[in-house]
Amino acid sequence: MKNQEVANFFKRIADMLEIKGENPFRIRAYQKAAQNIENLAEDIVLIAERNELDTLPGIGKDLSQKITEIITTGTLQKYEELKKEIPEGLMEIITIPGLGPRTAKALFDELRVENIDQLEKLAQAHRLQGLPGIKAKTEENILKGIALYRQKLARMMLSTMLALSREITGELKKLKEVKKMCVAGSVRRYRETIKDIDILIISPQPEKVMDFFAHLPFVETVQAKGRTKSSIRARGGIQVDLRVVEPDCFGAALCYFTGSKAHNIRLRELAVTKGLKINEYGIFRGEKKIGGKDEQEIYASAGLPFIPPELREDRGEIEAALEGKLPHLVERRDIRGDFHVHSLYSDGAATLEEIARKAEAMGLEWVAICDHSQSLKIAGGLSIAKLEEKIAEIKKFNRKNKKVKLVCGTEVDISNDGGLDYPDELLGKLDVVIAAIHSGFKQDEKTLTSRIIKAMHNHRVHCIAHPTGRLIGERDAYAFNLDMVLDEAARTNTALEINAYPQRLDLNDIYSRAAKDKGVKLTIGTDAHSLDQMEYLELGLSVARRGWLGKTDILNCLSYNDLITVLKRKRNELTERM
Ligand code: DGT
Ligand code: CA
Repeated sequence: MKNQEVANFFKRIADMLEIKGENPFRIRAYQKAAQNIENLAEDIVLIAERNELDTLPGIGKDLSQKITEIITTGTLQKYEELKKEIPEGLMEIITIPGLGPRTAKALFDELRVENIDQLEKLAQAHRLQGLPGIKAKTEENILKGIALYRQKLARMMLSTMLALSREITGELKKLKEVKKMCVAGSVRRYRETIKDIDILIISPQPEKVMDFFAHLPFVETVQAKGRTKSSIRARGGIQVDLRVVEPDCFGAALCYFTGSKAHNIRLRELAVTKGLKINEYGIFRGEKKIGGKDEQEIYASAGLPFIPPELREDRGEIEAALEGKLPHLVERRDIRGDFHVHSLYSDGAATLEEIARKAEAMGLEWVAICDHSQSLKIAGGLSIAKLEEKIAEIKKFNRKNKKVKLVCGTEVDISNDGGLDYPDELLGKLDVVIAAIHSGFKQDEKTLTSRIIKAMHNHRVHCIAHPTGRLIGERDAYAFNLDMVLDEAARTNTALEINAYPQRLDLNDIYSRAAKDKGVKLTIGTDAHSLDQMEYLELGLSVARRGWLGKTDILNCLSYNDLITVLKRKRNELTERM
C-alpha cells in the first residue's frame, strides 16, 4: 500500500510551505489531502490505475497529477525543489512538541538555527528571548519539548492508556467533591494509539480536586497546577491533563476535548451555517449562550443526531449523520462469543474448563478454542493425535455443559505455498478453522496475496486470523493486496478477523470498514493466551465500532446454534460452487 507514503509527501510539503510562510489555504489543502489519503481503505495505486484520483475528496487536478508522479517516479519534483530550499534540520525541529513551522522559520531567519543541538544551546543560553513571539516561558517550553523529543515519547498503545485512565478515574471517583467525570480525547474515541489522557470533571471545589490529583501515587511530575487545569506526568512519562469545567458547559467541553480536531472543525462549520457558534464553553447565538450542558445539545444545534465518539474522525460521519444514515454500531451486549482463544493444549495458560468459566463470567455463550497447528512448534502447535484428543474432550465438555459451549477450532498455519498445516480430512472434523500466516513476512506482494487467497479457497477455512500481520510500533503489515483479498473473501464467504490482541488490532478500523463495505463478515478474536487476556474483547469491539460495524457484520453476535449452522453452511456452499 502506497497510501501512507503518498500522504507523507503531502504532509512534508505542507510543513515546508508553512516554514516558507506561504498561502495558508494551499497549506491546508495539502494537509487535508494527506489526511484523506491516510483514511482511504483502497490502495491509491489502484485508484490511479482507474484514472479516478480526482474523484477523491480534496484531490483536484493538480494533486492527482502529483499523486501519479509519486506513484510512477517514487518522488515529487515539487518536494525535491522545496527540500533544496529548507535545511534538513529545520524539518526535524518542527517535530519538537510545541514548536511549529512558524517559530522554526523565525529561528532560522533571525539566528540561522538549523538543527536541534543548536537550538538547545541557544535556549540554554537564553539567546532566543526577544525574537518575535518568544518569551522566557517559550524558551523554557522549547527546552522541555527537546527533552521530550529526545525521550522519543512514542504514542502509547490503547490498552496501556485505557488501563491507566481507569486507574486514575478510579482514584478520583473516591473524592466526594467530584460530581461528574468523563475521559475525553483519543481515549474516548478508542484510537489505536494515544498521546495523552484528557479528563474532564464537574466539581464545586476545583482546588480540592487539583490538590488530590497532583498527589496521586502514580504522579511522577506535576507540570502545571492551576485552579481549573492541571497537567501531570504519570509513570512512563505519560501526560495526563485534568480540567474542571462548569456544569452548564460540560457537554460543550466534552465534545471539544473528545475531538477529533478534524471532526470538531466540521461540526463548528455546520453550526455557523445555522447562525451559531460552538466552542468549548457552549453554543452561542451572537453573544448569548443558548446551550452546552450535554453533547446531545451540541449536535442538535448543528442539526445532527448524537455521533458516537468512535466515529468522530471526519471519515464521513458528518455526512452520514446529515442524511440520517449513521450506522447502528455493535454493542458489548450484542457479543455472544470469542472467536480465538488458546488453551493449555498449545501455548495458552488455561484449561478448557477455566476458559469456559471465564467466558460465563463475562456473559458469553460460547468460546472458539483455536490452538496453533503442528508446525508452529515454538507455540506448542498440536500434533494430529493431540488435536484428535482435543476434539474428543470438547465433545464431552459440550455434552455436559449447557451454559457455555466450546467451539472446537484451530489457528492453522498457512504454509509458504498457501497449503494448510493439517490434512483436509482433519480440518473437516473441526467446528471452526481460522487460518493464519506466521512465516515468510518478507515475501513479495504476489506471493503473500496468493497464499492467503489459496487458503480461502479451501472450503474448510472459515476465517483468516490477523490478516495484515502488523504489530503496532514494531512491524508494518506485510506486502499483500488487500483489495484482492477482500474480493475473494466476499466471493468465498470467508470471514476476516479483528484480532483484539493489544499490539495487533488487526484488521484495523479502516480495513474492517472496507471489508464490511464489500460484504465480508468479521470476527472478533482476543487471541487470549491467559484468562485475563479474554478481556481484550473490549479492544476488538472498539475497532469494530470505529470500523462502522453493526451486529449483523460480526459473527460473534450469533447464538451458538446459529453460529454452528453458519459455519457448516459456508462449507457446503463453497463445495457446491467450486
Ligand atoms: P492524542 O494525540 O492521542 O492525544 O489525540 P487527541 O485527540 O486526544 O488530541 P489532544 O489530546 O491533542 O486534544 C484533545 C482534543 O482537544 C482533540 O481531539 C480536539 C481538541 N483540540 C485540541 N487542540 C485543538 C485545536 O487546536 N483546535 C480544535 N478545534 N480542537 C482541538
Ligand atoms: Ca489526548
